[in-house]
Order: sequence, then C-alpha cells, then structure tokens
Amino acid sequence: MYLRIALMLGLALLMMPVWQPPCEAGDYRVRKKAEGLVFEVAINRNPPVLGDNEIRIEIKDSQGNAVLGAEVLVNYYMPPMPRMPPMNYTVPAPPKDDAYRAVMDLIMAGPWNIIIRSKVEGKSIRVVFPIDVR
Ligand SMILES: [Cu+2]
Repeated sequence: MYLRIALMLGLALLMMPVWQPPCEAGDYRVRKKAEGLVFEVAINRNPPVLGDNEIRIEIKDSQGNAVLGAEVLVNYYMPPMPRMPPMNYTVPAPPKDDAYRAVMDLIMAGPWNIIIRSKVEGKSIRVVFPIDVR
C-alpha cells in the first residue's frame, strides 16, 4: 500500500513539468561570481554564432534576489590578430524583466572575449569570459 503510494507519487513527480528559470533551453550559459554577487549570463545561440546573438545578464545578490537598477555595458572584442582590424565593441544592456539585455553582432568566427562592465550601487564590477563563435 505505502509502496504503491510512494510509486505513484514518484511517477507524478517525474511527470511534473520541470521548473525553468526565465531563459530558453539550449542557451549558452555562464555563471560568474564577483564582489559577492552572482552573474548568470545566457546567450540565445549555443554555440554563439556569426551575426546577432542576444545576451541576457541576471545579477543576483547573496540571497538570490535580482539586483535591479545597475548600469550594465557589454564589451565584446576579438583578441588582436595580425593583419586584422581591431574588433572591439561596447553596447549598453538596459534592464528588461529582471535581466539586462543586449544584442552582440559577432562579425567573425573564432575566439572573442566578453567583458560585462556593471556599476552596482556605485561600485564598478567586471566579469570576463571567453566564447568561441562558430
Ligand atoms: Cu580575429
């Protein structure tokens, strides 16, 4: 009897839709900690691709609450290469629905670095990570 109930409960749990954070499945994700905050980054192409890629940045405090009211810029650049013009761009990422959003136009395949420059309550915080554009 108890076993049967336990089995049914287990099945019901298995069939429940899995709760998902407000990002689509298949995003390219990066999670970084800086200055006691967590930066959860999602790029809507996985892997990132040539052309437009939307980047969404959620900033959370140590309690997991969304940090709103930050100023966020996304700087993306290709490391300098011989015989190549510098490719270094910065776009603002204004807030929308608890996330800071921007579109990066990645104009060449290969390695890029992304620097998220934020100002949270007067403090400048940088988060850096590489991506490989296909
Ligand atoms: Cu290059």
